[in-house]
Amino acid sequence: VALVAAAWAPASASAESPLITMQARAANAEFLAFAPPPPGGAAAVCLVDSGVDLNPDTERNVVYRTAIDGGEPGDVRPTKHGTSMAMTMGAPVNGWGGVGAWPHVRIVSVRALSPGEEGFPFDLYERALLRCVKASEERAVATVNLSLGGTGVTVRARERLRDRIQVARLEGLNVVAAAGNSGGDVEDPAAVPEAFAVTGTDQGDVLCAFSANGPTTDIAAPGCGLDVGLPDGRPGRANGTSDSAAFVSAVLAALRSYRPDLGPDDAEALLLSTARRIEGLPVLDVEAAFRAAGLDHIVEAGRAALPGQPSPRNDTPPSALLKQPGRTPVNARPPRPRLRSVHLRGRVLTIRTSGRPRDARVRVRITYRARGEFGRGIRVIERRADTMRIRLPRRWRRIEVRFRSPGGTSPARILTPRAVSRRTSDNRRAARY
Ligand SMILES: [Ca+2]
Repeated sequence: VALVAAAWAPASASAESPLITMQARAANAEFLAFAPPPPGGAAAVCLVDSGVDLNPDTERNVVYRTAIDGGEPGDVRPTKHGTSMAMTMGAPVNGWGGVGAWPHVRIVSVRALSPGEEGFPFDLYERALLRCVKASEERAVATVNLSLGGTGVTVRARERLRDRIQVARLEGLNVVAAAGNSGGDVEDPAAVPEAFAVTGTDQGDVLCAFSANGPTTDIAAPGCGLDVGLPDGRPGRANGTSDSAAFVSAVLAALRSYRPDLGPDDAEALLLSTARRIEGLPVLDVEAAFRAAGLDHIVEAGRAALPGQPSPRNDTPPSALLKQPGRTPVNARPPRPRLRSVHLRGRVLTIRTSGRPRDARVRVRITYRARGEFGRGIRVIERRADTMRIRLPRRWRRIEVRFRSPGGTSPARILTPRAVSRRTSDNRRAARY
């Protein structure tokens, strides 16, 4: 207790790693640790790891902890790997430990490692992925972070893993995986094409000596010489693609919290299209991604709050914090669809929408009960049409209707079986009169 109380005392110069970390500088992300909270709340990263211990740099971020083996949710690994990942993602500026990529990030911790084990058996982290999808039903989860890797996964197991990652993506989750620290080829699960594979670079954008890299690498992020807080609160340095992946997970959660209309594909595409290309390798540039997403005001507000910066109120007119008039975000969010009519006949559903922007498609996503381990299936249909006729699966539970344009996805209209039957009978009545 005394230690924690002391840690919460006002910061002394040596109590915390540099407030502007090496990784923030290298990823052009200095503003992010000081950005204002997102208006609609911060999304979570589902951290599949060795568990997370609560300490001054994690306790405010962790919203839920669970363990696949049903035991204690704390960090069972002596090196405190999961706790360290949580700190790399979200450690707040509090005079203790380190400063994370984005201190607003929420963390759902799924412990997939059992006490005394060194490795993550494949079936355990496969189940953990499912746990993350389940957690996303109750909480805003943007990203799954898999800072783990290995080789020798069987072909069959790999196919199953691909399936699981695809389902997570269809559920709206990015799945970020560390490329590996062997210096060789990208390991599994990062080698699965559907995972967002992150390798590590230093502050000069040069690949860290240990970083695995290959054709399945998606992006590079800071991975060696990182300024972090050690699990006991002392400032330290970290090396490893685990931290690179955790950093990218926090950035994706941030981007999707300030722009909740972005799906996993949109968010990854933004990171890739704005990355610096160093000898063919895309290197993360967070500020460029935020600006391309129309989030200049978040960048400016974060910069204005950087330590040692003059307060914007004193010498910058407040209007500087707002978006420039006449400038529209690259990814303008399409309006929410209007449902003109909904009609169910047998199992054929007819939906008529209005207000569709010219370049937008109507995206209908149907969730239904299904046999098998997951207990549910998902169907997505996308068409450039105002009227859609769809044959529904037998035990459907929920339908989401959105507009999707090249820039982004609108908020959804939700239809439950009850809403459909009500609207269908309303339409019938309307037709009669
Ligand atoms: Ca801290």
